Amino acid sequence: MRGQKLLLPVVLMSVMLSFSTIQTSHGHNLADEPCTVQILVPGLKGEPGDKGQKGAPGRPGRVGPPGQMGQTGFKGEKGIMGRYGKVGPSGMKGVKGEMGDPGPQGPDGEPGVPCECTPIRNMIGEMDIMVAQLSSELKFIKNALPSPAAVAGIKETESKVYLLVKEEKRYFDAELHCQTRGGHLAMPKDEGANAAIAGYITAAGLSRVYIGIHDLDQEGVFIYVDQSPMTTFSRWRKGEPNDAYDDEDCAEMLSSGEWTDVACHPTMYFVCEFDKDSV
Ligand SMILES: [Ca+2]
Ligand SMILES: [Ca+2]
Repeated sequence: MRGQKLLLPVVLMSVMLSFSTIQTSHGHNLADEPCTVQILVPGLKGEPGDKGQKGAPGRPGRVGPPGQMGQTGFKGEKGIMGRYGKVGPSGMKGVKGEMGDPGPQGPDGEPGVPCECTPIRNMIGEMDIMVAQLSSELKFIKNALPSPAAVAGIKETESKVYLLVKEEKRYFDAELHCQTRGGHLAMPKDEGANAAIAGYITAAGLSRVYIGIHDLDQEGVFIYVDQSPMTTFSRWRKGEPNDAYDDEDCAEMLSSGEWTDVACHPTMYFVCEFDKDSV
Protein backbone atom coordinates (compact mmCIF):
# COMPACT_ATOMS: atom_id res chain seq x y z
CA MET A 1 0.00 0.00 0.00
CA ARG A 2 2.59 2.46 0.98
CA GLY A 3 4.49 1.62 -2.25
CA GLN A 4 1.42 2.64 -4.38
CA LYS A 5 1.01 6.03 -2.57
CA LEU A 6 4.62 6.98 -3.23
CA LEU A 7 4.46 5.80 -6.83
CA LEU A 8 1.65 8.26 -7.90
CA PRO A 9 3.59 11.55 -7.27
CA VAL A 10 6.65 10.18 -9.07
CA VAL A 11 4.54 9.33 -12.15
CA LEU A 12 2.89 12.81 -12.17
CA MET A 13 6.26 14.52 -11.98
CA SER A 14 7.67 12.46 -14.87
CA VAL A 15 4.63 13.31 -17.01
CA MET A 16 5.09 17.07 -16.37
CA LEU A 17 8.71 16.79 -17.40
CA SER A 18 7.84 15.00 -20.60
CA PHE A 19 5.23 17.69 -21.51
CA SER A 20 7.92 20.41 -21.08
CA THR A 21 10.30 18.54 -23.41
CA ILE A 22 7.55 18.23 -26.10
CA GLN A 23 6.84 21.99 -26.07
CA THR A 24 10.59 22.69 -26.52
CA SER A 25 10.76 20.48 -29.54
CA HIS A 26 8.34 22.86 -31.36
CA GLY A 27 11.10 25.42 -31.85
CA HIS A 28 10.72 27.77 -28.86
CA ASN A 29 13.67 28.97 -26.91
CA LEU A 30 13.93 27.17 -23.70
CA ALA A 31 15.77 30.04 -21.90
CA ASP A 32 13.04 32.68 -22.62
CA GLU A 33 9.92 30.67 -21.82
CA PRO A 34 8.72 30.75 -18.19
CA CYS A 35 8.36 27.38 -16.67
CA THR A 36 4.64 26.31 -16.47
CA VAL A 37 5.33 23.04 -14.91
CA GLN A 38 3.73 22.66 -11.45
CA ILE A 39 4.74 19.84 -9.29
CA LEU A 40 1.75 18.61 -7.19
CA VAL A 41 3.15 17.09 -4.11
CA PRO A 42 1.09 16.63 -0.86
CA GLY A 43 2.32 18.82 1.99
CA LEU A 44 2.76 18.05 5.60
CA LYS A 45 -0.20 17.59 7.90
CA GLY A 46 -1.40 20.90 9.40
CA GLU A 47 -2.25 21.88 12.95
CA PRO A 48 -5.73 20.81 14.23
CA GLY A 49 -8.39 23.56 13.61
CA ASP A 50 -10.71 25.15 16.12
CA LYS A 51 -13.76 23.19 17.24
CA GLY A 52 -16.79 23.86 14.99
CA GLN A 53 -20.20 25.12 16.11
CA LYS A 54 -22.91 22.76 17.28
CA GLY A 55 -24.92 21.29 14.42
CA ALA A 56 -28.74 21.26 13.94
CA PRO A 57 -30.78 18.61 15.84
CA GLY A 58 -30.94 15.27 14.08
CA ARG A 59 -34.07 13.48 12.81
CA PRO A 60 -36.21 11.54 15.35
CA GLY A 61 -34.95 8.07 16.02
CA ARG A 62 -36.90 4.78 15.69
CA VAL A 63 -39.83 3.93 17.97
CA GLY A 64 -38.53 2.11 20.96
CA PRO A 65 -39.90 -1.21 22.41
CA PRO A 66 -43.04 -1.15 24.66
CA GLY A 67 -42.35 -0.18 28.22
CA GLN A 68 -43.24 -2.26 31.26
CA MET A 69 -46.73 -2.07 32.82
CA GLY A 70 -46.98 0.68 35.44
CA GLN A 71 -48.32 0.23 38.94
CA THR A 72 -52.07 0.08 39.69
CA GLY A 73 -53.59 3.53 40.37
CA PHE A 74 -56.40 4.53 42.75
CA LYS A 75 -59.95 3.12 42.18
CA GLY A 76 -62.08 5.52 40.07
CA GLU A 77 -65.60 6.76 40.87
CA LYS A 78 -68.70 4.63 40.06
CA GLY A 79 -69.77 5.02 36.41
CA ILE A 80 -73.28 5.64 35.10
CA MET A 81 -75.69 2.70 34.67
CA GLY A 82 -75.04 0.66 31.55
CA ARG A 83 -77.57 -0.52 29.02
CA TYR A 84 -79.86 -3.46 29.71
CA GLY A 85 -78.22 -6.82 29.21
CA LYS A 86 -79.51 -9.79 27.18
CA VAL A 87 -82.78 -11.49 28.12
CA GLY A 88 -82.11 -14.34 30.45
CA PRO A 89 -83.50 -17.92 30.11
CA SER A 90 -87.18 -18.63 30.90
CA GLY A 91 -88.02 -19.34 34.50
CA MET A 92 -90.01 -22.32 35.79
CA LYS A 93 -93.78 -22.49 35.18
CA GLY A 94 -95.72 -20.71 37.90
CA VAL A 95 -98.77 -21.92 39.84
CA LYS A 96 -102.09 -21.63 37.98
CA GLY A 97 -104.01 -18.52 39.01
CA GLU A 98 -107.71 -18.21 39.84
CA MET A 99 -110.27 -17.88 37.05
CA GLY A 100 -110.82 -14.28 35.95
CA ASP A 101 -114.14 -12.46 35.39
CA PRO A 102 -116.09 -13.34 32.24
CA GLY A 103 -115.09 -11.18 29.27
CA PRO A 104 -117.52 -9.17 27.10
CA GLN A 105 -119.58 -11.02 24.53
CA GLY A 106 -117.78 -11.45 21.22
CA PRO A 107 -119.17 -10.52 17.79
CA ASP A 108 -121.54 -12.85 15.96
CA GLY A 109 -119.81 -15.62 14.08
CA GLU A 110 -120.20 -16.35 10.40
CA PRO A 111 -123.07 -18.54 9.28
CA GLY A 112 -122.22 -22.18 9.66
CA VAL A 113 -122.17 -24.73 6.88
CA PRO A 114 -125.39 -26.74 6.64
CA CYS A 115 -124.80 -30.23 7.92
CA GLU A 116 -126.46 -33.49 7.02
CA CYS A 117 -128.85 -33.09 9.90
CA THR A 118 -130.63 -30.22 8.15
CA PRO A 119 -133.28 -32.54 6.59
CA ILE A 120 -133.92 -33.99 10.02
CA ARG A 121 -134.30 -30.54 11.50
CA ASN A 122 -136.67 -29.59 8.72
CA MET A 123 -138.65 -32.74 9.37
CA ILE A 124 -138.84 -31.94 13.07
CA GLY A 125 -139.95 -28.42 12.23
CA GLU A 126 -142.68 -29.74 9.96
CA MET A 127 -143.76 -32.20 12.64
CA ASP A 128 -143.95 -29.38 15.15
CA ILE A 129 -146.22 -27.49 12.77
CA MET A 130 -148.36 -30.57 12.25
CA VAL A 131 -148.64 -31.15 15.99
CA ALA A 132 -149.67 -27.55 16.46
CA GLN A 133 -152.27 -27.90 13.74
CA LEU A 134 -153.62 -31.11 15.23
CA SER A 135 -153.78 -29.52 18.67
CA SER A 136 -155.64 -26.59 17.24
CA GLU A 137 -158.06 -28.81 15.39
CA LEU A 138 -158.64 -30.99 18.41
CA LYS A 139 -159.30 -27.96 20.57
CA PHE A 140 -161.67 -26.65 17.95
CA ILE A 141 -163.56 -29.95 17.78
CA LYS A 142 -163.84 -30.21 21.53
CA ASN A 143 -164.91 -26.66 22.24
CA ALA A 144 -166.62 -25.26 19.19
CA LEU A 145 -168.38 -28.30 17.76
CA PRO A 146 -170.75 -30.10 20.10
CA SER A 147 -171.74 -32.42 17.30
CA PRO A 148 -168.78 -34.27 15.78
CA ALA A 149 -171.12 -35.53 13.09
CA ALA A 150 -171.24 -31.99 11.73
CA VAL A 151 -167.53 -31.94 11.16
CA ALA A 152 -166.65 -32.48 7.56
CA GLY A 153 -163.02 -31.61 8.03
CA ILE A 154 -161.65 -28.10 8.45
CA LYS A 155 -159.41 -25.74 6.54
CA GLU A 156 -156.96 -23.31 8.06
CA THR A 157 -155.11 -20.16 7.15
CA GLU A 158 -152.78 -18.17 9.39
CA SER A 159 -155.60 -16.44 11.20
CA LYS A 160 -158.75 -18.39 10.34
CA VAL A 161 -160.27 -21.85 10.66
CA TYR A 162 -162.88 -22.70 8.06
CA LEU A 163 -165.53 -25.35 8.48
CA LEU A 164 -167.57 -26.71 5.63
CA VAL A 165 -170.98 -27.69 6.99
CA LYS A 166 -172.71 -30.25 4.83
CA GLU A 167 -176.16 -29.37 5.98
CA GLU A 168 -178.44 -27.58 3.58
CA LYS A 169 -179.69 -24.39 5.17
CA ARG A 170 -181.00 -21.01 4.10
CA TYR A 171 -178.66 -18.05 4.37
CA PHE A 172 -180.01 -16.81 7.72
CA ASP A 173 -180.05 -20.28 9.24
CA ALA A 174 -176.59 -20.97 8.00
CA GLU A 175 -175.28 -17.78 9.59
CA LEU A 176 -177.09 -18.64 12.80
CA HIS A 177 -175.52 -22.09 12.74
CA CYS A 178 -172.07 -20.57 12.44
CA GLN A 179 -172.76 -18.04 15.20
CA THR A 180 -173.79 -20.74 17.63
CA ARG A 181 -170.32 -22.19 17.14
CA GLY A 182 -168.63 -18.88 17.76
CA GLY A 183 -168.15 -17.80 14.15
CA HIS A 184 -169.78 -16.42 11.03
CA LEU A 185 -170.40 -17.51 7.49
CA ALA A 186 -167.06 -17.35 5.69
CA MET A 187 -166.02 -13.80 4.80
CA PRO A 188 -163.17 -13.84 2.26
CA LYS A 189 -161.42 -10.48 2.65
CA ASP A 190 -158.27 -11.23 0.69
CA GLU A 191 -157.03 -13.57 -2.00
CA GLY A 192 -155.46 -15.98 0.47
CA ALA A 193 -158.69 -16.52 2.34
CA ASN A 194 -160.69 -16.71 -0.89
CA ALA A 195 -158.35 -19.33 -2.34
CA ALA A 196 -158.48 -21.37 0.87
CA ILE A 197 -162.26 -21.48 0.83
CA ALA A 198 -162.40 -22.24 -2.88
CA GLY A 199 -159.96 -25.10 -2.44
CA TYR A 200 -162.06 -26.38 0.40
CA ILE A 201 -165.18 -26.42 -1.78
CA THR A 202 -163.35 -28.12 -4.61
CA ALA A 203 -161.85 -30.76 -2.32
CA ALA A 204 -165.31 -31.56 -1.00
CA GLY A 205 -166.57 -32.13 -4.53
CA LEU A 206 -169.08 -29.28 -4.26
CA SER A 207 -169.92 -26.59 -6.80
CA ARG A 208 -171.26 -23.82 -4.56
CA VAL A 209 -171.80 -22.80 -0.92
CA TYR A 210 -173.16 -19.82 0.94
CA ILE A 211 -170.61 -17.30 2.13
CA GLY A 212 -171.16 -14.36 4.45
CA ILE A 213 -171.83 -11.53 1.98
CA HIS A 214 -175.15 -9.70 1.32
CA ASP A 215 -176.78 -6.40 0.32
CA LEU A 216 -179.82 -6.77 2.58
CA ASP A 217 -179.34 -3.40 4.24
CA GLN A 218 -178.95 -1.39 1.03
CA GLU A 219 -179.59 -2.81 -2.41
CA GLY A 220 -176.43 -2.97 -4.47
CA VAL A 221 -174.15 -2.27 -1.56
CA PHE A 222 -172.69 -5.58 -0.47
CA ILE A 223 -171.19 -5.92 2.98
CA TYR A 224 -169.90 -8.81 5.06
CA VAL A 225 -172.24 -10.63 7.36
CA ASP A 226 -170.45 -9.18 10.40
CA GLN A 227 -171.46 -5.73 9.08
CA SER A 228 -167.90 -4.88 7.98
CA PRO A 229 -167.74 -3.02 4.65
CA MET A 230 -166.32 -4.51 1.51
CA THR A 231 -163.19 -2.58 0.71
CA THR A 232 -160.80 -3.24 -2.16
CA PHE A 233 -161.12 -7.00 -2.42
CA SER A 234 -163.90 -8.81 -4.30
CA ARG A 235 -164.19 -11.79 -6.64
CA TRP A 236 -167.49 -11.29 -8.39
CA ARG A 237 -167.99 -13.51 -11.41
CA LYS A 238 -168.28 -11.62 -14.69
CA GLY A 239 -171.78 -10.11 -14.94
CA GLU A 240 -172.34 -10.43 -11.18
CA PRO A 241 -173.79 -9.21 -8.96
CA ASN A 242 -176.87 -8.72 -11.13
CA ASP A 243 -179.71 -8.94 -8.57
CA ALA A 244 -181.61 -11.23 -10.90
CA TYR A 245 -185.40 -11.04 -10.55
CA ASP A 246 -184.78 -8.27 -8.04
CA ASP A 247 -184.34 -11.06 -5.57
CA GLU A 248 -180.66 -11.70 -5.12
CA ASP A 249 -179.37 -10.20 -1.87
CA CYS A 250 -177.10 -12.99 -0.62
CA ALA A 251 -173.93 -14.54 -2.05
CA GLU A 252 -172.40 -17.89 -2.82
CA MET A 253 -168.92 -18.95 -3.79
CA LEU A 254 -168.33 -21.28 -6.71
CA SER A 255 -165.62 -23.90 -6.66
CA SER A 256 -163.60 -21.57 -8.93
CA GLY A 257 -163.54 -19.03 -6.11
CA GLU A 258 -165.82 -16.60 -7.95
CA TRP A 259 -168.86 -15.01 -6.28
CA THR A 260 -172.41 -14.57 -7.51
CA ASP A 261 -175.32 -12.91 -5.86
CA VAL A 262 -178.19 -15.32 -5.24
CA ALA A 263 -181.51 -15.41 -3.44
CA CYS A 264 -181.30 -15.93 0.31
CA HIS A 265 -184.06 -18.51 0.79
CA PRO A 266 -182.78 -21.57 -1.11
CA THR A 267 -181.01 -24.10 1.06
CA MET A 268 -177.46 -25.20 0.39
CA TYR A 269 -174.21 -26.15 2.12
CA PHE A 270 -172.17 -23.38 3.64
CA VAL A 271 -168.79 -22.56 5.12
CA CYS A 272 -168.30 -21.10 8.56
CA GLU A 273 -165.17 -19.27 9.66
CA PHE A 274 -163.67 -18.85 13.11
CA ASP A 275 -160.92 -16.58 14.31
CA LYS A 276 -158.04 -18.70 15.55
CA ASP A 277 -157.74 -16.49 18.63
CA SER A 278 -161.21 -17.52 19.71
CA VAL A 279 -160.92 -21.19 18.83
CA1 LIG B 1 -179.47 -7.53 -4.34
CA1 LIG C 1 -176.79 -13.05 -9.53
